[in-house]
Order: sequence, then C-alpha cells, then structure tokens
Amino acid sequence: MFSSIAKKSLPLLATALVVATVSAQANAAELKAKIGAYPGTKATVTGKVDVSFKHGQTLLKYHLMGLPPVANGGLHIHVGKTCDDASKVGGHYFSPTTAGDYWKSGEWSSDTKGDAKGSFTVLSDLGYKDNKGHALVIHGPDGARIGCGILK
Ligand SMILES: [Cu+2]
Repeated sequence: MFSSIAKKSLPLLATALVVATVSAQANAAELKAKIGAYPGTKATVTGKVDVSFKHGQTLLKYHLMGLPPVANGGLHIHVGKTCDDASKVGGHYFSPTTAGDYWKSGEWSSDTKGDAKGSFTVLSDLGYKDNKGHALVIHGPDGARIGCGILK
C-alpha cells in the first residue's frame, strides 16, 4: 500500500522541485563581476563575485584567488562604473546613508592558498538596476585597492 503511493507521488514531487528551481532563478536578479587587477596595479587577484537582490537584502557571493594567504580585506560596490581608470572608481556606493556605510563590514577571508570563497549580506535600498555597471572593488589586508570588476 505505502510503496504504491510512494511510486505514484514521486513524479509529482520531481515536477514540483523543477518548477520551484526555475521560478527561483527567474526571481533572482543577479549581477556578476569578473575580478582582475585594480587599474594601475599588478595585483594577482582573480575570480568572480555574484551579487543578488531580494527584499532589501543584497547577497554577495565571492570566489577569489591570488590573494594573500590567511588574510582578510574589504569587498565593496563602489560609486564608479569603470575598472580602467583608478581616478574614476570612487568611494563606496550605498543607500540609505542614515545608518552609515554598511560596506565597512564587507570582507573576504582567504585560506592558506590565498583562495577565498564565501558570502555575506548587506541591507540596502539599492537593487539590481542601481548596481548594474558599478565597480566591485577588492581591497588588500592593508586597505589598498587590489581587485576590480564591473557588475554585469
Ligand atoms: Cu571598497
């Protein structure tokens, strides 16, 4: 009895899972930045950062390589829309401004090989359209800018 129900229910369950996955992808407005050396530097950082937006929350998922080992540093969206000219990358891009700069808590942390993989969330009024085209900047442990990628 039980096994016959289970056999009949399984295809339905599989269909429901597929539908859920597809709708989640459709809802998740995601921007991606391919990270390279910050303009004017010979930094070795590479990798990518995926940024998604949902209900005022901005989720940043990073996978970076070529960082100093066992270290941490900043990872922020900046005002500028270029990674070709260091003078135009600007400072942190954030709103609202009332609670201060939430990017101060945005950080990567690396393993013994200099790889960094992780994620963090910031509360922000800025969504997909606001952030599209902006520079994602990676800072070294000393705060110096080492990596940059445009959110596309
Ligand atoms: Cu920054």
